[in-house]
Amino acid sequence: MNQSAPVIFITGATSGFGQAIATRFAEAGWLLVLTGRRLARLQALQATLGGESKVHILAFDITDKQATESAIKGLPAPFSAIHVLINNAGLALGLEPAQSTELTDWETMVDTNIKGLMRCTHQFLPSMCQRKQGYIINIGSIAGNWPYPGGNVYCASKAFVRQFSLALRADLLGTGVRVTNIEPGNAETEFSMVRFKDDSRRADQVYADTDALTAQDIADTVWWLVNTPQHVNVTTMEIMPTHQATGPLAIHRQ
Ligand code: NDP
Ligand code: 8X3
Repeated sequence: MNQSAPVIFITGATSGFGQAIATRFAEAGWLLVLTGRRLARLQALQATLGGESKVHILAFDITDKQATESAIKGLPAPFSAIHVLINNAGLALGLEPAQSTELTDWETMVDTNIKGLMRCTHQFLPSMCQRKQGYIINIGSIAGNWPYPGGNVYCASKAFVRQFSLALRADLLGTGVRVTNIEPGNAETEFSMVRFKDDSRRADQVYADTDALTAQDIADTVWWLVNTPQHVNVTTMEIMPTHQATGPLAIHRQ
């Protein structure tokens, strides 16, 4: 076991961006802490990416405050000193206009995308500051910059992630801890299956006849960011597929 290998902690590693980031860093010899609710997927990843000595898995629901805190507090050596935190776990639920949504869907997005991310960050900040070293990469979204119909609370949750990232930079000035908000656009993962609650027809339509971003694109971006020199801090990074752009403002005519 390589005791000196750096450690990356990835929330939401059981699919999509998180899984691709885990694979990218495992290939480079990093130690991994991987989280998510689906234990079987975490176990499969652990087996594929190097076994228990290289990959520590934590199955918990990030909306559960106590489960999150106790999972992170119990990290054993050599996984306890985290060099990079990837706040990735998140989801959108629904694409209905605000007036037609389920309140519980809104609450789940807030509990996951905002509170889950906030709690993980809060728990790692003191040790990162004490060691004067660490890198927090938040996975925001273009939805935090560009509101769209049906985006409602998802857009708002990602606006939180953006502004929280910027405010963290202000507080962490002088500590050596870096923060970046990556803001991806349309990317083909399990995201749309989750958003449309396993309606594969609607999910497939999101990616039909496009050349969407891939999870690998985001993993390569994270790898590049982490390997920039310590004196460089990329504050925000908005990435769309070439086939995506912003649209005009809407006008309703009588
Ligand atoms: P996926 O659905 O493929 O992955 C989401 C991950 O989040 C899964 O590993 C899931 O794990 C985890 N997760 C969700 N809810 C919880 C929870 N309550 N507790 C613990 N883990 C949870 O989607 P993506 O990879 O696309 O999404 C990753 C991030 O990227 C999200 O924050 C998303 O908002 C953001 N994003 C996605 C874009 C896209 O178009 N795909 C574009 C811009 C941003 P499990 O189910 O095992 O708990
Ligand atoms: C996911 C991208 O455009 O579906 O954050 O909101 S989008």
